[in-house]
Amino acid sequence: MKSKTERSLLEPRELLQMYRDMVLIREFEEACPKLYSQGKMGGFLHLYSGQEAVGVGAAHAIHADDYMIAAYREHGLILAKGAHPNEIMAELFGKVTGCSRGKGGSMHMFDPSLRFMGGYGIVGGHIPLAVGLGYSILYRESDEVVLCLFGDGATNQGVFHEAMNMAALYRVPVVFICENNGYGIGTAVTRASSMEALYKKSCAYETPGMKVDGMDVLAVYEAVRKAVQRAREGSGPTYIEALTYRFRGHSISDPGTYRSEQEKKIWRERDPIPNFSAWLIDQGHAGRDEIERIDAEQKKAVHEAIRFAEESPEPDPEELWTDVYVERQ
Ligand SMILES: Cc1ncc(C[n+]2csc(CCOP(=O)(O)OP(=O)(O)O)c2C)c(N)n1
Ligand SMILES: [Mg+2]
Repeated sequence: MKSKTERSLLEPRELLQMYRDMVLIREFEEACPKLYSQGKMGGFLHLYSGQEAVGVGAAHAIHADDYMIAAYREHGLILAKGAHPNEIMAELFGKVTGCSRGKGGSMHMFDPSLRFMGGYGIVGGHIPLAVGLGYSILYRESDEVVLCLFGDGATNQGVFHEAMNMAALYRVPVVFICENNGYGIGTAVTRASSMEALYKKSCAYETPGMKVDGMDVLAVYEAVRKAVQRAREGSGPTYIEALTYRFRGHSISDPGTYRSEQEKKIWRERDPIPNFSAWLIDQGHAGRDEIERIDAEQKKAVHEAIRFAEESPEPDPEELWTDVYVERQ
């Protein structure tokens, strides 16, 4: 937790934008199960509800031309990076107006114009891609950075360790963010990882590792901001473990019975959204009416996204043959 003094360094406008972004993600994600059960979406669906403070805190700590790359629980992350909810909902509906033209779906959101580089279904598979992006930044002598987000389960994969080694060796400007939500599908961290303190896993690569409260948007923002600054200065990667919780099952087909009601209740009380709105009001950054106005606006934006997705056309069958291979330019 940051002290109140450090927290107040952010302008009220930015604080309210953080709140707005978290509410949009929650409204968006919570609209999905019903639409999925109505058959409007196909394939997998992994929701981000509960983890909003991580994505939003991190996204606010970078610039528009910095990169973000993620696993399959990424609707919230691409929204935090600035995607329009219409395009994200249309992608879930498999419509041509989606960010991946309806061919990616839930796990493969992509928008290079936003520097959101996916959306990957192989656990840990995108971590080396983040190192590649970081290497390209060094090669171009640019001062951009990469945020690479993955789950706790990914830190048990060999590829995580190979990537961390190369990242440290080449001092790439990458901030690795582990969203530790306590589980990889139904397996608790303690049953899958030899160490519970996942933030220590980078010590073998002499990369600074730290943990942060992933239910506190400002704590995440502050940790990522410092790591980004370090990366831009050429001091190399940082690894952050954000402790968080997913309020829903692993995917839409998971009732999540392996978690006790007591555990869920404890984390529900730590919900990043009402806790942040209470803090905003308490600090005089917003009135209750303003919070309610934002909540209503974001609900409306999600309704509009659903309407847009419903009314958008399916991709043409010919589209099956496009984007299969990329021609060398
Ligand atoms: C290489 C690989 N192994 C197994 C799977 C199956 N699988 C899909 S999600 C998942 C759990 C990953 O958990 P975590 O990294 O903690 O992410 P979370 O779902 O909690 O966000 C597994 C094992 C996969 N997709 N890829
Ligand atoms: Mg997990």
